[in-house]
Amino acid sequence: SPRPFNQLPGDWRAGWLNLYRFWQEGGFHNVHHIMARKFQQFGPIYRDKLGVYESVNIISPRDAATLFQAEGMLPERFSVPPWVAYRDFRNKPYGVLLKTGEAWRSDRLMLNKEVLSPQVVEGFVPLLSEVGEDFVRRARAQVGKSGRECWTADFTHELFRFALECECQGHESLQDVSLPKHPVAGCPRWATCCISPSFILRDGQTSFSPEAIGSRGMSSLQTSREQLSTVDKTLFYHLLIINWKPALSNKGCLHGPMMLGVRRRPSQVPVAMERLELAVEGWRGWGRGPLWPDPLMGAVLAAVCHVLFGERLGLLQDFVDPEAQRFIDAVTLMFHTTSPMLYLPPALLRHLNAKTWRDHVQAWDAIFTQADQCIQNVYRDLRLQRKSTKEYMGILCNLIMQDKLPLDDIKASITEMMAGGVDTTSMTLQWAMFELARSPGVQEQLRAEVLAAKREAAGDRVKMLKTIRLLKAAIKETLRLHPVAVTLQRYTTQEVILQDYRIPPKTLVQVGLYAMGRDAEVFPKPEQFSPQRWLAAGPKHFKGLSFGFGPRQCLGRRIAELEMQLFLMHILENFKIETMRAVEVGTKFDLILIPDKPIYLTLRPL
Ligand code: HEM
Ligand code: 2DC
Repeated sequence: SPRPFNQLPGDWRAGWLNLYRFWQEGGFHNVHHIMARKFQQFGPIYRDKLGVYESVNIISPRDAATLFQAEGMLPERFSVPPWVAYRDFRNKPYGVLLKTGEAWRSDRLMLNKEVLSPQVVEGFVPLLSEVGEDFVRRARAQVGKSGRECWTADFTHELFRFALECECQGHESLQDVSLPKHPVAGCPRWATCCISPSFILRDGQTSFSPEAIGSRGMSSLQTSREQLSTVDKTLFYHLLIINWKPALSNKGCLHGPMMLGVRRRPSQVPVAMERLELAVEGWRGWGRGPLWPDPLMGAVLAAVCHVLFGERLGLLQDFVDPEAQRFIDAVTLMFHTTSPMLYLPPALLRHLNAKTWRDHVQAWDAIFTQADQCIQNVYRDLRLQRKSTKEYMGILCNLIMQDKLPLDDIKASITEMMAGGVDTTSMTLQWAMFELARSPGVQEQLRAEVLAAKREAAGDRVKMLKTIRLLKAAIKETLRLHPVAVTLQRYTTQEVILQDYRIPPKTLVQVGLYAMGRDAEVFPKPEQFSPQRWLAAGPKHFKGLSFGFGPRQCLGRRIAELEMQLFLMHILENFKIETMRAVEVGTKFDLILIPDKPIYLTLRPL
């Protein structure tokens, strides 16, 4: 007969001690590695406890099947404590993400009709495709400006894995400075530079060269990511490139002395220049500035907004609109500040006056304010009958007009979808392009498939989507190696038997998605990026779980899939995707799993 719950392997007795150890070994960014290690140590099932949260962890698709098949009508997952705490603190309604029980189910069923059902989803294709086309157009413009045959976020220095991207946004102020034309971009408007990782500007100092600073020793000046985020960003817009003699190294990277000047707006004169402490490991980290992956985040935000609101936000012009950029930054900050508080109870969090909590609140505030503005705009247009009822009007409009959900609930879920649609798809796209850049053979196969589909369907995207099997497999394969969610979780509602252990009702069971994707027993040669494995014969039962399973699976799944398929289709039709060097990029847990360093990609027109 099955073994009792108490005999499960694992260190689950000392929750707070575990949390302390976890924190000590930098666990907040390594949840996925720690889990993979525990599966090695304890086998395919183990019990764990962090803080007050106990869980049973499983890795095999068979166990996942058992878990999900017993999940019932109202499945519940681990509800992220800081997200709950924020809503309770600000008295905001929950959307489907955090609702439970019947309240969740009725909202979810209404939303499914407008967001997931096959009939509606087909209508998203032109909207999402348009964003992809714009992205291509924009990338081509960047290629033109570069004066080279491609668009890259390169400029990385061999020694420094992180580059500082310094953008000169103050176009007008550029005019009254004698600025040589940007040596690479050939355009003073798009001045992009890379400077050595650390330097300090002292008050009164107006220019410097990175070498001079280099001789003072780089590492001693490095500051932490947290410190950097407090630096007044506006100051950086006044860092001007005044001289740069780049030299192309044999690897195609740019090196060369660069002189930077600093101009201060009169109003900012008193700001102490000491505050300009930069270190590359962190300054704007990555994911900011006009380069990758921000255009990607801008594009996916534009895409999700297009289907939610039926409108384009002017996001994909020359650079990402500051409003949109603020939203994007807020979502990234929200995720980033969630992980350190993940295993603390909500009640405790609200009484915590820690910086992380304050930042978290600020991030959600920005998300809600921005989403509310988008919602209000649509609502106003609808009242003023400015919306034409002919074309597809967007998910929000349809939900409002159906009048079956209270407006507050609609707003809550729309806000979640807006926030849920930025980092998730942009990171996955980034990983997908990275994998394709590293496997040119696979990339060629995909391109051949896409081009053939295009010819056959005479450019009809809906038809094309029905034939691009390998591209769909490539996205699955990307999510196998690079899942967004480190685990899937469910609270059991009845006793289930996993690996011959009795798991009682109300237990939090987690499927280690990251660990499963890299387990050689589940996926032979797991390190190989091979979309073909999804098309080969053989059982795929409960192996492709990247969007979760069942009635509680990802609400944005179809939007995300379509968006990524269309985006990659457009990219493959137009560009060759390359990456400069064979850099190993690891994975970091920042609530969702993300690359641990910037990924430099080159788009080269075919
Ligand atoms: C839930 C993954 C994109 C909105 C989830 C879950 C996963 C997931 C694993 C939990 C499912 C479960 O517990 O079974 C992903 C991945 C994405 C993605 C891999 C893209 C690559 C999106 C997008 C949106 C979105 C674009 C919004 C349009 C949501 C919402 C939930 C959810 C609202 C909660 C649903 C509920 O509790 O009823 N997602 N997601 N996601 N996702 Fe996504
Ligand atoms: C994080 O231990 C690690 O799709 C925890 O679009 C368990 C856990 C619970 C819920 C997961 C979360 C993890 C990762 C991020 C997920 C979330 C459910 C939905 C959310 C997977 C694995 C995500 C990114 C949503 C987010 C929408 C939000 C911004 C409004």
